[in-house]
Amino acid sequence: MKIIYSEKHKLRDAKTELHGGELVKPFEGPFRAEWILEAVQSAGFKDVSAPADYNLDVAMKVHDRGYLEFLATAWDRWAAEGFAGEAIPVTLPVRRTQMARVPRNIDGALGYYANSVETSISKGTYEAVLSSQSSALEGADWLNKGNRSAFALCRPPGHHAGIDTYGGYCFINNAAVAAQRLLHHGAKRVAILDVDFHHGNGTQDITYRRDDIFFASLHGDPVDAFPYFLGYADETGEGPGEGFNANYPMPPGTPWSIWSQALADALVRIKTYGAEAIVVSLGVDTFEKDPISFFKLTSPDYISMGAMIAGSGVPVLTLMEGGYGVPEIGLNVANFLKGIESRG
Ligand code: Q9C
Ligand code: ZN
Repeated sequence: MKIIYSEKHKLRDAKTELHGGELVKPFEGPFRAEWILEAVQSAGFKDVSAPADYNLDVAMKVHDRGYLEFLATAWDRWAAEGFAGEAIPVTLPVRRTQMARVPRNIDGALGYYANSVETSISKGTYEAVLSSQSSALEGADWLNKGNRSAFALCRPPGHHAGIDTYGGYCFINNAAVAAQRLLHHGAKRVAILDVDFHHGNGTQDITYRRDDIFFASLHGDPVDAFPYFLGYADETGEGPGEGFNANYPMPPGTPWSIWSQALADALVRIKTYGAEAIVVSLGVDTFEKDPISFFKLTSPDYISMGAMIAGSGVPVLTLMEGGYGVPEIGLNVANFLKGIESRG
């Protein structure tokens, strides 16, 4: 399997995350991609290459232009204010507030575009974000050439980035960008299958009113888990997108035996839809030892997961999303890829 990895992910190295009322070392750091790359190579996946530098043409089709301009300039604008810390907003547009006007002040703009405020914007973040979307696009183009699988080791992740919002460690929605690229090169229908522990609220935001992307997400029930405000089972799509959104919220302690039934159902839906490619948002934060999540998957379960998805017979582009804290994140990703190859 082709593995796509950019060293430039290291430029996303924020010093702070707002967690439990403290500014802590972020859960999402460069060590994650390093552990994953190491484990994937040790497992025998040796075809590793860096992506070409892609521009924002595809991202422009799934994100708001003003939002992308904000991402490109946010750190420099913040630094110009002379603040000591990294960029975190303090004022958010909520119920009955003005949504149409973007504040000129950077502090206001951060609040306008944030969907969650744990995620600091730091020097170098934007360059890493561009490299992450380049990896996703390179993977999509690998499938566009007729190949049946690829793994883009994207970092930072993307599935919490909405049309015009960042948060949950995500800035550009790599899965949506990849799906858009697959559609542009001839696919009529693409599925995004989000198996990260957290609901893919950003991906759902982008795909909710569309009939050319089916979105399925398996995740911690939003009554209990981040991102809290989206991910319920009754969110089924809107307008032309009605019927093309499937959420599988699950409770604390969910093991593979239950989780895998939701996956089986999602795969039936994706096959029935007629997807010509599946973009997998792979988070391994469903692991039993993940520090911020509450499912109980074990390392061998990721082999089964990959095999079930590959068993659909549809080409699979896997993109890295979450998975934190423990070295097993590498093994779990490698196991998933082994599962994909077992049937692919
Ligand atoms: N401070 C992804 O897995 N907050 N994002 C959790 C810990 C945000 C997860 C609470 C979690 C974001 C891509
Ligand atoms: Zn996650």
